[in-house]
Amino acid sequence: MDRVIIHVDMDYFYAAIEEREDPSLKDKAVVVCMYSNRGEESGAVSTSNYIARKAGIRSAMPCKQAKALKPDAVFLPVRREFYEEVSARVMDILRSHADSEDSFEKISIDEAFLEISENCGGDFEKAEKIGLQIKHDVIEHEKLTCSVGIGPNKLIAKMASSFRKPDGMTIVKPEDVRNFLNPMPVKKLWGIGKVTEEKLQQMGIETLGQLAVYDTQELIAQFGKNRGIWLKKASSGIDESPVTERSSADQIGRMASLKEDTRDDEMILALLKELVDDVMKKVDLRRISFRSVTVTVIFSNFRMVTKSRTLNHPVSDRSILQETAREMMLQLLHESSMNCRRIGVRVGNLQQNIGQKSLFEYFER
Ligand code: DCP
Ligand code: MG
Ligand code: MG
Repeated sequence: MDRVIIHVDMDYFYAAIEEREDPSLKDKAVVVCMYSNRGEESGAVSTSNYIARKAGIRSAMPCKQAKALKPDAVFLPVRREFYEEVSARVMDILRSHADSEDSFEKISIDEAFLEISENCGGDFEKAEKIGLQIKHDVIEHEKLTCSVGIGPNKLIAKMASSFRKPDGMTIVKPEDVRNFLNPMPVKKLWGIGKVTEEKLQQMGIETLGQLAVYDTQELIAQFGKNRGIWLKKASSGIDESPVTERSSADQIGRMASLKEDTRDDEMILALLKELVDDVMKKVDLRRISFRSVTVTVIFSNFRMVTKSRTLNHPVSDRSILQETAREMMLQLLHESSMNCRRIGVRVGNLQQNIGQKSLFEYFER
């Protein structure tokens, strides 16, 4: 089965959130600035909306310069914590479309990779539907747009998402990879910076197509073994790196689709129990305790609901997880009569056990 990876990047993220919060900004140029402690006049642009970009404003530009380019733009200070909250909710939506919680990788405040190979069965037509559904869910729940890239690996998915922006979606099937990459200037390759770009230009290599057919030994001579081989592979669209949850240090979860959309509580609870078992295996393996439990339901109309509970103390107890998850799942199910499509359970607030037992168990016995 072909691997299918989606990369999602939110459009002009900080500025889009500010627009959403204050609709009067909608038709104005909006610039979000990271002010330094030397006052309003010093500081750099974090991001700006597309109206401001038309005037030439770019991320990392001094705010002063941005003001000179567009004096009537609205300048706002960064509200990082607030954007983090929005980001966390967006990530929950994205995560709900991945094959499992392990097939999700957040790479920055506004972007993530999801592996959907199983969900779409390696079929790019189905992948397209999932991509559209993701865009729909993000708009519906957060009133924000995003750009989606779909490809046979992370590298292609990442480059596809920036191909059409804002509010775009680009699908690159395995057989289209070469045509997609070949005409691009080398700087478009994810992972190439200014220095490599200039060096390649000096070697007469302008496009990824030229790089892909360049002599490997020569690339190794110029860039060293690892980098040389990487340049060759990446420009040919080859990338085997897996999608792996980086923040899994503080969360363990499983998610799965029901065999068919259903409202049969027995079937749903049976799947929940399997997921709980999987989570507990990992909890035992890592010898950790958890203090929070979250369950997720995605209904057949793709509406997603979650419920979380914080326990009084950290535990690594299977029956506590099972009971807590079961109770919350029944509560969620009773809130809607819609059929269920997917469910998930995860534990968080993790801490290392002392020896085999959690601190709590240690003192209890
Ligand atoms: N950011 C920042 N400083 C930078 C680049 C980005 O503070 N030099 C912040 C603000 C952005 C957010 O990170 O909103 C996401 O970065 P992106 O590169 O994805 O840029 P945007 O989402 O703003 O715009 P785009 O629509 O091009 O993705
Ligand atoms: Mg973005
Ligand atoms: Mg980004």
